[in-house]
Amino acid sequence: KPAILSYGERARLHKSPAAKALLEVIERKKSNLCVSVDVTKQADFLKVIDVVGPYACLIKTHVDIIEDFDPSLIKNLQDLSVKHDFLIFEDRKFADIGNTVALQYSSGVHKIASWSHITNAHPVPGPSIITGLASVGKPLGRGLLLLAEMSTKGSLATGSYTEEAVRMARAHDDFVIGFIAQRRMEDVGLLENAGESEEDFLILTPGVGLDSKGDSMGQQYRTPEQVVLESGCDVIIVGRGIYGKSDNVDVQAVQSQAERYRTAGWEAYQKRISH
Ligand code: 6AU
Repeated sequence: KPAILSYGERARLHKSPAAKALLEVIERKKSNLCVSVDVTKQADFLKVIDVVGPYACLIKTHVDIIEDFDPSLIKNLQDLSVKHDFLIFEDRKFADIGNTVALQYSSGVHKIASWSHITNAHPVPGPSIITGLASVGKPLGRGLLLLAEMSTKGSLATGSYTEEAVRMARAHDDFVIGFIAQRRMEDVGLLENAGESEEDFLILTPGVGLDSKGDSMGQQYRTPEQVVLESGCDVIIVGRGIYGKSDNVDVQAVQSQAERYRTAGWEAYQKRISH
């Protein structure tokens, strides 16, 4: 089995500007924590990000849930990304034909491609979703994650669907930088030439919680140790485990949870590379 490279070594080898930048931030901040900020008011959104920013390599947004959205929010988000040194991932989960996703990515109220370093897409339409998004994002140096698996109970993204997602990514590795998945794709034997090729897909994993096994709507949680050490994932995505109840942001609590998840994720990684 080949030695597991550090994030820093992978950053030096990576061809994609978005993947390289993410791996560099992870190494620099010693954080493989992506915080998912799923709150609905601008003020709460910015408050949570300002508190968790120092502990995160990546902030994940659902910009379409912000009720009082206006373009100043994007400027403020970008200022925080510079202040705290993190990248931005708009979790848009594109799922339409190439022409439509190109418009959804570039245009509308949110103009996602202009500010989000990373976004994601469902592979369900086939490879044309990648070429559609790449026509907008590649010239800007953006990166795409394909949803190869999901964290929810009863997910249909399994078996041959997951395998096809990996094939699509390999055929478009000039724009696809990795997967939303629950484990490394090599571990399920899907990368026929794993170890021979230079490909290096990042695995970003949601469904992470230290105090809960799930919610009442099908979400399932595993611990950072299970995700990073046992399943070999690269980045833990944590939402409610950190910001708690969105209608009442307790800054002290949010900060200590961010610190706790960042430490747990990094310790799991250190164990993983020392094995
Ligand atoms: O930690 P939570 O459960 O509060 O939030 C998890 C976040 C949510 C979901 O939209 C997202 O992660 N997510 C995704 C992503 C990132 O694409 C895929 C998935 O399978 N499960 C999942 O929860 O913002």
